[in-house]
Amino acid sequence: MSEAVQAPASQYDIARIMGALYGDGILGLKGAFSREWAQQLGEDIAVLYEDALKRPGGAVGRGPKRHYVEIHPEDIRGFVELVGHPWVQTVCEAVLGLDYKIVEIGFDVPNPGAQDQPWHRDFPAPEDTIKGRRLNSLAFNVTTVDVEPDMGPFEIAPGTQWDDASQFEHEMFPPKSFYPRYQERAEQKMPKMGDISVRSALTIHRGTANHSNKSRPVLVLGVDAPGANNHERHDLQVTQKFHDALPEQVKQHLLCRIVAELEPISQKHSIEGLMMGEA
Ligand SMILES: O=C(O)CCC(=O)C(=O)O
Repeated sequence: MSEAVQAPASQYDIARIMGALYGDGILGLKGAFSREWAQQLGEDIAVLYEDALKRPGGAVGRGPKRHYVEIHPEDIRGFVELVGHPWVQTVCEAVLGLDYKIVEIGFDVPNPGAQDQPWHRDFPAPEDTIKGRRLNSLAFNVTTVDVEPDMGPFEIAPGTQWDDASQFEHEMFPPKSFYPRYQERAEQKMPKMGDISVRSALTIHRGTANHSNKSRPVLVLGVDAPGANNHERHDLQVTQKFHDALPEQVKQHLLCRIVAELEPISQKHSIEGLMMGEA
């Protein structure tokens, strides 16, 4: 099979996608979904968050008043629309190749009172990136609320996915003396309901302090190129019934277990350096 990306060039510009992810390390698409779709996602996440908080180990702390929860694809009503969105497919094919695999779905909730996180990567850069100079994974983010400046926006330092991490703690946390480099470049993202973005999880970023009285739940979809092995940090599961009903195109891109009954996810992707005490 040809490795060429088949996406119609007229719809999304492959060179722009590649340029953005290899350049800034982040790219957004405004209005990818309707506001109603984003609102429904927010409703599903609210239920899942409440459940996860009750279950030991259901939500991992990512700093004070901040959690990450890994979920099952069938827990959200819009899963097929999300992963079947032509922009999502085009970005994945362009950057990760035709055999890309969805390995993670979850959400972050920075609540009122959440503080500035340390600047970080979500995991250490792999050999493929350090030596091979290529990106082998992507993280999509979908906000469920209109983000305002006081809600602790996500902040990113464009271009830093290529930074040498030999002086970082755990290859993820740069020393404070490096912060001026990130602060100089920092961009705060203020997406609206229906917008989607994609970034390399290696582009140095942080959640900022939420001074408002609203939480800012955001969905995370993790996608790998073959061999990236991020699935080892996650546990994507679907039931046979859900799997049977998926479009072929979605089935072929899911790296998951097919289970008789969904099992509670034991969270493997805690980021020690982000705990900063109680969540
Ligand atoms: O606040 C966000 O949107 C992202 C938070 C984050 O980077 C993390 O918890 O790893």
